[in-house]
Amino acid sequence: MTEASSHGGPAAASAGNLILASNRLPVSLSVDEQGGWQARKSSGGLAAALAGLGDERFVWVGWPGCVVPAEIRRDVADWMARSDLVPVFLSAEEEELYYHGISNHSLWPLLHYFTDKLEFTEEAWQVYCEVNRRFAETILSIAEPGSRVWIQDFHLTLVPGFLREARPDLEIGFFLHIPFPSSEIYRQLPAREEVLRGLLGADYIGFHIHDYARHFRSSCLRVLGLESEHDAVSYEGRRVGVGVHPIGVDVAGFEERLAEPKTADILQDLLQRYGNRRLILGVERLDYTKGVRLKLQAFERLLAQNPELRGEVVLLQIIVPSRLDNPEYASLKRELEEYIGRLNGLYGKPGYTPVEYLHRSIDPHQLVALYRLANVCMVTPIRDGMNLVAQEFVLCQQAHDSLGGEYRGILLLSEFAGAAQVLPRALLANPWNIEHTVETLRHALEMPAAERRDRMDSMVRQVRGMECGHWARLFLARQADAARQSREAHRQSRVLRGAVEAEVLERFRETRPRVLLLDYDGTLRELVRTPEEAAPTDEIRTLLTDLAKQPDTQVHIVSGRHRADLDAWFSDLPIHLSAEHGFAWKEPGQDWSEIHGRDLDWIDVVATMLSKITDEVPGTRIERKPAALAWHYRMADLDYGVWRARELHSQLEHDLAHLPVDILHGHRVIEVRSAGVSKGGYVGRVLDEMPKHSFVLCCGDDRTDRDMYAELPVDAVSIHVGERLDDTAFTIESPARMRGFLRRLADV
Ligand code: GDG
Repeated sequence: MTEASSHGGPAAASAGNLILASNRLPVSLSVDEQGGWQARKSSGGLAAALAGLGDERFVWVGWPGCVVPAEIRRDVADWMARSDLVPVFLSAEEEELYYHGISNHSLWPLLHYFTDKLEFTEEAWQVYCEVNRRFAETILSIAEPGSRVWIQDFHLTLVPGFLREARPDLEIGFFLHIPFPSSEIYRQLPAREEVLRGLLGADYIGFHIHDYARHFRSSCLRVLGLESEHDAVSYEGRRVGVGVHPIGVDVAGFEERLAEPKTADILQDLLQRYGNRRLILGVERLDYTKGVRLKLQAFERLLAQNPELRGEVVLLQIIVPSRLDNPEYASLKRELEEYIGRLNGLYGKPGYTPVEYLHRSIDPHQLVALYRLANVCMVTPIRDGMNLVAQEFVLCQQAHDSLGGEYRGILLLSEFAGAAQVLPRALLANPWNIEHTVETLRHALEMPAAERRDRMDSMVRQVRGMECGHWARLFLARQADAARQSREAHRQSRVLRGAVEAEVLERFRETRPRVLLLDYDGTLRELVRTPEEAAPTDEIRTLLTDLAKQPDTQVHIVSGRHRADLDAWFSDLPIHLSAEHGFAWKEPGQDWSEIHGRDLDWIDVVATMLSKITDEVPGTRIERKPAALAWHYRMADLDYGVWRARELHSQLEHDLAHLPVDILHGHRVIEVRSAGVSKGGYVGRVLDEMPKHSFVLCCGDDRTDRDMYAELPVDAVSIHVGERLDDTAFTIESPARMRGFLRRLADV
């Protein structure tokens, strides 16, 4: 057993302590057949970034990387605890389905735009959920009140949601290291909703570049119908921060290694080996996202078109072994090797191998020496979240050493790596455009020293400024800000929970008579795509019946719907109904009454205007009511619907100014109704009949419900679903939570 180095002090159990979770721990465990085990430190970019947190102590939760037999788990966990590591053990089946199945074969390809490689099974998804739940439970077992938790990457997308559910007091951040694709791609994921909801459990979600953040927000809109601002998504009454944090590299670590004598020795050997030949360097893990085949095609064409470069230019391609137990990766490796073999056969000659290929990991000193020596570092992935090789190369070019302290090389970078957005002075290429890549490669090889210096100076400044410790510190600071803002908004929104809810229940128990004024859609029942789909469930009907059975209690549904809907759904229940925004109403078991003497001549004019826009905007429809017309655009393309609805609203305001109508813009609906008819009028009449200091509860979710709130006495309890309005006492996150509260009311 070897020692794993500690990355902080002993596990801190104080408030505000930091817990980090990633799929892999920064140690790799191997277990032999006799049950003996060994741990090897594996220091990736993340470990280096976290080292940059300085004195900040943290506990790291993750998978040790192999199946650990039950008999030695205790020993392993005890040993790891000494280094503040907390293992999450996985069985062979879990490793297969959670890690290979969903992480590597669903999320990895889809988020990198490789939709044809997406594999998804329900069985694997269930295991992904279970393993994410186990990560969350492990975190919960060590979390203190107010602990900060930082979850890393696509393996753990559900963990924030599980944590939020169990412990709303935790400060939770999530960082995605790989791309987040356009919503058109993302929505192919069978578990698209669950993954978004899982992520939205966080207070703060970070991405490498703005494009990924933008795609995430548009997926929240397209998949979950959630509105957002550029830096936050509103979800269940919370504000989830969204930020852009391009990760950097361990600047000090690379610079130190570069200055070590061992590196200088390797550099001398390499200089002897390559002499005056120019070196194009490629370093990537074996993966289809990395674009190595396209790179080889470009290099082949360079040699084909420029015979003078044969013998002069070498492509040194390092491919770090990865996921080889998977046939797809094994076949990619074979394909690349065959390509290289053919290319070398075509252009090689004694003493010259055009493509030198290493399929192995290389020593860190060797790597920095190669970065220093290379004339071109060719980083041309098809998609890459960031790509650290590009940054490492830039950094290692700037040494003052036996090579004269001059830059020798330049970076050729794919537009499709996140790095392209932080290193715009690199030579950028679209790897699919082979001809242009070849031209860019020539430009790289022939670049005048002054241009190289100018570009590299600028890139070095950029890479130094993005140092990874700074990245980690800044992310955690923003996470703390987002959590603080979210808590503050939550406090101000006065969410109905715990002691406050108990107080309301107590008042209900003690006060008579009682009147409950309940909006329906979006308040008692979740909003759905078409109004017909929103029929009440048995749960809702039983709930309303049980509420109405309470002594001295009136239950009113106060809805904008057509009376026919309310009749069909509720006329057999012992409750009062108000339809069409207060235009019609009925008591239990009675007939409908309605407001008389209204001028309704405008209806035909408005119907013509609405049918024109309904023809123009697919998916929209008109709902006709006796004294109102509603134009619903919930089923239309969301952006287009919002745009056309705004236009329609101002057109109606203008064209109907002289008519006796009110125009209301509700939740994806524009409604034109007879002036002065509102839910408020109905509520006012009901309350006039009630004695002073009755218990009045009023619940809504929409702007049209504000007419009700305006009529309430000061001691009424008003609850709004969603974000707080100034005119209600409380908010609640969702119709489901509203039903939960009303059920407790029915059971007092
Ligand atoms: C994910 C995202 C994002 C590679 N071979 C050797 C070696 N390496 C080191 C490199 C570099 C790292 O591995 C590779 O980092 P990348 O960024 O290229 O890619 P992923 O591992 O796929 O990482 C990626 C990253 O997360 C960070 O957020 O940039 O887009 O896919 O540091 O130097 N190091 C040594 N020998 C090798 O053979 N010593």
